[in-house]
Amino acid sequence: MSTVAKQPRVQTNSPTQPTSGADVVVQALVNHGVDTVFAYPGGCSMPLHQALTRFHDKIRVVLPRHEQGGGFAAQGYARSTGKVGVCIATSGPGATNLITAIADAKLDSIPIIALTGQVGTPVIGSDAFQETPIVEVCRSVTKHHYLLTDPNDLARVVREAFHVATTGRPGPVLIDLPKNVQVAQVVPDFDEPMDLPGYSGETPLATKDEIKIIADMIAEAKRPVIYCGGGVIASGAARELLELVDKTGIPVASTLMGLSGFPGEHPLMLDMLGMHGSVYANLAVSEADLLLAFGVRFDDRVTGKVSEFAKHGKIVHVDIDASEINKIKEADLASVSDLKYALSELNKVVKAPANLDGWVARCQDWKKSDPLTFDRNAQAILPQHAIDELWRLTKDRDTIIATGVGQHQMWAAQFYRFKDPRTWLSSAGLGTMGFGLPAAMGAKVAHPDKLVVNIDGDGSLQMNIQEFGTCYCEKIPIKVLLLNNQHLGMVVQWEDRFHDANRAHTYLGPIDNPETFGKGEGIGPEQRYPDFVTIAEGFGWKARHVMKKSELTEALQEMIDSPEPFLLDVAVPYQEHVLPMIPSGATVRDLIRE
Ligand SMILES: Cc1ncc(C[n+]2csc(CCOP(=O)(O)OP(=O)(O)O)c2C)c(N)n1
Ligand SMILES: [Mg+2]
Repeated sequence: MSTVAKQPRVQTNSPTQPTSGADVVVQALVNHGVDTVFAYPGGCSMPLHQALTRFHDKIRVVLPRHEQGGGFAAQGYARSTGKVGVCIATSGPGATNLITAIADAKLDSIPIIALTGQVGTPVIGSDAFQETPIVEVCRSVTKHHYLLTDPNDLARVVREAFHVATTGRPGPVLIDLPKNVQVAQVVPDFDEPMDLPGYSGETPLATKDEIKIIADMIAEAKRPVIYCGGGVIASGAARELLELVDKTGIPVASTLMGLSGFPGEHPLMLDMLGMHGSVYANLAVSEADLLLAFGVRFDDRVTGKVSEFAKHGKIVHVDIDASEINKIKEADLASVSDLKYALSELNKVVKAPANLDGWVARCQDWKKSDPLTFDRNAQAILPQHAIDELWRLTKDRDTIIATGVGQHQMWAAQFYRFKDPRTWLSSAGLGTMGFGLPAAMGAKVAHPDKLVVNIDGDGSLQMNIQEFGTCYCEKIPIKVLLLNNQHLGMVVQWEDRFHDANRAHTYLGPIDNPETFGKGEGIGPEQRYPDFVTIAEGFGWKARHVMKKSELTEALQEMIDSPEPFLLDVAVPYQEHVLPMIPSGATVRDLIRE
């Protein structure tokens, strides 16, 4: 049993002739089924790039325009496939440009492997040109890391890296490769056993006793709720979760990471919980007498005030990572297990609680009386409306959605209803602006036949906008639905709510515009900045701007139908707030509805 889609088995094709260290690395990638790498070259990674040209029929090399873009593209590839995403950068600035994408993968448990060039071993530690001690820098944001000094270790280390990245709780692994190691001549042994003392990589499995106790707790529950997260996606447990819900009739609340793990249109779906979750998900969790926490980590954006979170209920916590158990919230029953296994075993014995009708009806009433909603009659194009329209137009086709970070991300989570796992790509734990465009790019490379749309904000898009060039030149026709409010909207919302609307560097236009200080009359067409359509066109994209609500649907359709990369720049008001909202560290009783 594996927690992510299995990598193909290592083939044994160890040559007897010496070959360069770089060739060994690339052959090892091929052996592990890698078909794409996102790689930006430089002096200390040139041998790797030279080797990649010798394997061009087996591995596609996508050249991002910034290493951070390459890192997030590797994540988009990994998140949308379950396979390892691979990114490569040179030493020094190339390597440091990867850090954010690595840290992001760590927090969201995404299996990526980052290969970095390093200065030659004789000069390591001498402040050589383009030297950074990247393993030291990344120590706490990787699952594992190597500074490889002996070329004879290359084949084994790459094998270990795949093992560590994909087993247990997935995560990022860094391999730092000094240039002299890349050019050294070695006879590789691709079958050399791994050497990972202290790491078994074995998949922990729930015990029979634990499964029985969980089944008993479910049978006795009167107000149970499932709180599910990224573990459902990582372990491939979506089908088992659906079966459990169909068998027991228990309502489901999802984290941001868990979206797409349970059908958005299922009658028992209570949608997202937490800070910008639905009223009904938060009320249900708050009133629950049993919280079934599956593949989650009780993040503060979910719990708010921890002592008040789900305080009327018993807690069952199933997670593959033992260190998450009792970390934030003590569990009445904890099981360290692969979630897919635990749920499939549970499904064999579980019985529906005696009578849930009243509880489910209560949840449905909350849903009816306090739905996720917006002003459908607004004159302007509301961002929620644009997402709702995109969902309506794409729900019957294979679609993958990526996002930036901010209000648009929360609205995408609230209003796009996902049906299949791995179709929702969003930076949850780290909340990294700039994630969306490159992540969509990586997903599209892995799924050329699917529609891949990045729902982005104007701030976030500018953080990795250079990847327009990659998409055009590498023929990766993704779509960008830009919800352009001319502001760092999410921060504006906090200014409005908690700082008397005092604007503090959250307007993205010229500083002599009164909007800079929140004193404007709104932003007219002539004041909009920058001109995203011209920028996109400059990169070779198709692009269109819409301001009128009456033109939105037709423009969205044009974007969807376009065979080319396409930017739809939609003017949306910045006055809109993401609601509901539970302020940081507060409880459902403090929930803001309007
Ligand atoms: C790299 C990074 N820097 C800063 C932040 C803090 N931050 C969170 S949301 C946000 C505003 C995002 O603006 P935009 O992308 O336009 O999205 P909007 O909220 O307007 O929809 C900021 C600055 C962040 N999350 N990531
Ligand atoms: Mg914005």
